[in-house]
Amino acid sequence: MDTSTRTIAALSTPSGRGALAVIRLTGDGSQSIFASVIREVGRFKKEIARKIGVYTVLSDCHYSNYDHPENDVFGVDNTYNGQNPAVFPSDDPSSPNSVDIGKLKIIDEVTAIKYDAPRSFTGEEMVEIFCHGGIAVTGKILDRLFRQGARPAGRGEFSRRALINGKIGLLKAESIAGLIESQTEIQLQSAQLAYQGKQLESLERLKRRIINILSDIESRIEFGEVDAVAESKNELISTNRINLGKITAELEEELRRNDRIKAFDDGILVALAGPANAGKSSLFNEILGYDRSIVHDHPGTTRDIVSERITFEGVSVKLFDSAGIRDTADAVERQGIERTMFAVRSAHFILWVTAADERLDDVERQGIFNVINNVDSYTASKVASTSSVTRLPEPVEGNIVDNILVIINKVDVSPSPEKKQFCEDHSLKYIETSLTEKINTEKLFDTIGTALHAITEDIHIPEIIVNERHRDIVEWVIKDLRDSVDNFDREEVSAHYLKSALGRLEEFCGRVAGDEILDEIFGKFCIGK
Ligand SMILES: Nc1nc2c(ncn2[C@@H]2O[C@H](COP(=O)(O)OP(=O)(O)OP(=O)(O)O)[C@@H](O)[C@H]2O)c(=O)[nH]1
Ligand SMILES: [Mg+2]
Repeated sequence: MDTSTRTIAALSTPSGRGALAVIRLTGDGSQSIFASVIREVGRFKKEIARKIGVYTVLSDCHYSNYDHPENDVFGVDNTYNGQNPAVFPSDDPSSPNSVDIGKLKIIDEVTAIKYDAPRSFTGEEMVEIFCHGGIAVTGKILDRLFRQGARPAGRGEFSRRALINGKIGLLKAESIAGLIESQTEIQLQSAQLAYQGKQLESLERLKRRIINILSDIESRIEFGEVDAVAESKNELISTNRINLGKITAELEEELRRNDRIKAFDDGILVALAGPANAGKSSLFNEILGYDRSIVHDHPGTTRDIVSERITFEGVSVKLFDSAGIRDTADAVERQGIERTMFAVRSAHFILWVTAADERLDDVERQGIFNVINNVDSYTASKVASTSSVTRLPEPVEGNIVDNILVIINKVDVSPSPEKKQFCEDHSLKYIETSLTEKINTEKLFDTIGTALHAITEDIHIPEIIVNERHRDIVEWVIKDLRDSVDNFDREEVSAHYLKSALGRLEEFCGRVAGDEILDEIFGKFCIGK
């Protein structure tokens, strides 16, 4: 990547239609380049930094200082590789730089803020332009800036310059990328922890703990073995072993937490399941607020899995409607039921819809038991190579099963003491509703919302691992710590592995990041960031 301070420009908001868009210019000469495309040159020149002003971007180059570098009002050399960009024209009509700007076409009326180095996001001279959104307008303005000497910014180049100029640390830069890319509140929470500096604090604490152990080992190397202190030496070795073991266990827990939250990348997966004709599709449509699935009194209407991503009371959810579970000779419907079972196994939460006017048969009974067990075995499998923390719960008496909500629907037609009793006997949360008569529907929505919030709160966000880069480094650190413990009787070797772990943690924070590493990290950012 070109690491010069040449002015770069890019659209910092998403490309496409929008009320507003932001274009950023950074680098030496960005103010003079912006001035060369607007009408109100004099005003912009006099405007104080960080104050917003309204300007008119014109369609043509209305001056250039190629022939008059002495007119550079900033008094700096704005030449880049022998090429000279535009600088402020003179306000004086007799100046060689003055033009009849009344004849030029207007591209857009914009507001803009200028920043003087080093008081800007990148630490460089900058201009932020707020123009009207839309591909044509932003494209034209950018084109004007490029023709006046700016070059298109590469991925993450603004953040990279901020990093190089000491405005932000690598973890902060990554957390900004994380904030922008977050699609669910779990991802957002994770990025926020890093953004607020919690990640860095945890890493610093971790480093201090390793340094303590290292300095202990190193002092033993230096002073050699003295018989008189052999006993206390053994004690120290065992304390160090215990402490390194604790650190390793904590880092392994971080990996598990990272595994778990990855299972929520699409949001909380909620499946509507239950017998045919119970009202699953009716509820699906009710939640979405429009008729997405076909609702019909013919049992077996839904065959394919229908899914939609929604935000339910602020929680990101992927909601599935599915085929009703029942014994059927219809081959197509049977395929649908297989798909339902798959969706149920993958889901984090099941809305089991059942009709009050139908008996509770064995197929349904078994279906509910399968849900309780399958869901947890799925969750467990996500907690890779798990420890004792994993549980494969049975519906224990008195212990409310919280991965399923039974919705006893159609209570307008008949009550259902049998199904109520079944839920109570198996500690299942249930609610009686009529979707057509709107009985208890509000309470149903509240109950679903509470359950989703409870799932979100139950998820432990990793403090250190936010992205794959971090995960990779943590795996290597764990390996180093293990190797260090395995070599406790050879102090130099043991110390070597601890130093290696510390080096990796420095790399984690970006303190020893070379160009190649930065290229890789910022290459994942988007343009304009
Ligand atoms: N009386 C009454 N009818 C309802 C209620 N909820 C849904 N229905 C009706 O029950 C029938 C089946 O509803 P659906 O939503 O298609 O049921 P489903 O569970 O998706 O059915 P399948 O896709 O066949 O498994 C439709 O005629 C609905 O209008 C209710 O609360 N009371
Ligand atoms: Mg249906």
